[in-house]
Amino acid sequence: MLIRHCLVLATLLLSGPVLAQADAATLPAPEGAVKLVVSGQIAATNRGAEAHLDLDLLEPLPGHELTTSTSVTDGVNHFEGFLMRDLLERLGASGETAIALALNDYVVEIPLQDFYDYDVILATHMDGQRLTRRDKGPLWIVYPRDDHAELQDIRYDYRWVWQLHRLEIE
Ligand SMILES: Nc1nc2c(c(=O)[nH]1)N[C@H]1C(S)=C(S)[C@@H](COP(=O)(O)O)O[C@H]1N2
Ligand SMILES: [Mo]
Repeated sequence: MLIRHCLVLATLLLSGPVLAQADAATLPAPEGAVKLVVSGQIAATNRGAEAHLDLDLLEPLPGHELTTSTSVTDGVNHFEGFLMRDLLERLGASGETAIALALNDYVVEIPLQDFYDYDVILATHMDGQRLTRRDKGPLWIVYPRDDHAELQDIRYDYRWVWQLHRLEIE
C-alpha cells in the first residue's frame, strides 16, 4: 500500500515537468508569415523565449464563431477565429495580464480573467472574409458584446485590439 502510494506520488512529481517540456517542444517553428508574437509567462516557445505564430500554427486550435455589433462597424457582424483562452492554454500561459500591442502602436492591458469569463476570440475573419491589415486584421480581439450587457462599455471597447501583433503575458 505504502509502496503504491509512493509510486503514484513519484509519477505525479515526474510527470509535471516532463509534460511541460514535451508541450514546449511541440510548438514548431513558423513556416509562413508571423502574425502574432507571444512573450512573457508562457511554456511553449519556438524562438528564444517567445512564441512566433503564423496562421498554420493557430489553425489546430478549435474554431469559434460569434455574432455581435461592435463600436466601430455598423450593424451586426459575424466573426470567426479562436478562443483567447484556448490560445493561452496551448502556450501554457500563466499570469494575470496580457499587454496587447497593435501594428499602429496602440497598447492596452487586458486582464486574463476576461478570457475565462467570456468567449473572447482572436478573430481571423469577419462576415466570411479574412481580416486584412487594411481592415482591422490580420488579428482582432473580439468580445461577445451583444451577449453580455456589461461588455457594452468603454472599459471593454478599448480591449478590442485590432491589428494585434504582440501579446506580453505578465
Ligand atoms: N489597433 C488598435 N486597436 C484599437 C484602438 C486603436 O487605436 N488601435 N483603439 C481602441 C479603443 S480606445 C476603442 S474605444 C475601440 C474603438 O476605437 P475607435 O472608436 O477609436 O474606433 O478600439 C480599440 N482598439
Ligand atoms: Mo477608446
